[in-house]
Amino acid sequence: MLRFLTSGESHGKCLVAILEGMVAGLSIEEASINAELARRQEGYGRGGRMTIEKDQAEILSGVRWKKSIGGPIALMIPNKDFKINELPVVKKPRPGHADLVGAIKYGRADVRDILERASARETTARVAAGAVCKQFLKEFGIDVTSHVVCIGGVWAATENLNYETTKKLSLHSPMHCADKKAEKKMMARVDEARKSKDTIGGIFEVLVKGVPVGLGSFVHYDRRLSAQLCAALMSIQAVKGVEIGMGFKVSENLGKDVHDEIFHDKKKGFYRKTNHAGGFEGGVTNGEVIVLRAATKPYSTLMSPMQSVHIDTKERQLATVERSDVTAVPACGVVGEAMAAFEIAKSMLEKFGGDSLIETKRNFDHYQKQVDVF
Ligand code: EPS
Repeated sequence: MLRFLTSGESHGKCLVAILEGMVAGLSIEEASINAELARRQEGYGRGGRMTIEKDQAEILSGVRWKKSIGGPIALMIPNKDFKINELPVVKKPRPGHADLVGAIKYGRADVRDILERASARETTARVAAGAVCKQFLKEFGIDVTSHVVCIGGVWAATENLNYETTKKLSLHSPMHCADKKAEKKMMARVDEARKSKDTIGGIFEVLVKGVPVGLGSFVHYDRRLSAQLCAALMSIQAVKGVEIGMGFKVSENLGKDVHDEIFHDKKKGFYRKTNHAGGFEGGVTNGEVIVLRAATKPYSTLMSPMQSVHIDTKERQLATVERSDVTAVPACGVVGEAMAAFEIAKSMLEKFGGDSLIETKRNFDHYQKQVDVF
């Protein structure tokens, strides 16, 4: 089974990801991992930290002569801002952050012990592991992208754009947004939040193209790939809600306006003209583009801090102010890509098996032939 662990603190020595269960024979280069890490650092609204760091991964194990050898792949990203032992003690937990629950749960007298690990800096390691998964998916013609659809209530009009256009238009946008007009308004919204010493959240969409029919299963709750993907996105710091395809809107519409009619063509096989289901029926992939959406809350470090309580004296005091981001939704989208890539790679390996890329491809090709003649 494909799995990964991350380790590291926001201002610790480094972040580490260990990816276990990846096939042998996959091309893995630091440059392609670093390209993903650079994308995670982008986005209008980020704080000062992103000007300090230039995240670069070092492959520590599991790769020889630029190919995976089957063993665990360890990736290390050093923190330039390594100062964990010099930072001040934190006593006033931030509402919305893991600060207070973490201090109570782990019995820590210094909230810094909590916030250092709870920080979204950890997502650097997720993106590194996800970059390897993306590389694996590419071998099967599967591509993953993300874009921002909403910032603080400002919506992008991207419903009618196809996968390629969405990817192209959002790629070089400072907001990772495919709608130029909305992008300007989103940036203005970020500026307003910054000016009022506040923070702002939003919604990003993760799209996955080229996924075969039949990943995941309806036969048992924990085998539904749709549910696994939702859990993976929910695990990202600040994410409070996840939708697939039409999402919550399905509840407002009639069946005929929700379900995607089925067509068949000798060349294409079975296909749909709409994709309200977002690539899933019965928790199983149906071959259409997977559409996942996740909403983030406004980030919990406010420059104009909210009311809190000193954890020792129990006095009412304002929460601690740490350097942070006004928003990081574009970066969150890149993390969403990594998590989706990991879950889909895991599902591919579950279905097709194999210890080497050649073996997995052989199994995959056999299955594709079965699908083609159905
Ligand atoms: C982040 C690094 C952090 C924050 C942010 C994400 O850097 P620092 O804490 O040194 O400013 O910018 O983390 C949080 C929002 C958080 O709540 O901890 C990163 O690399 O993405």
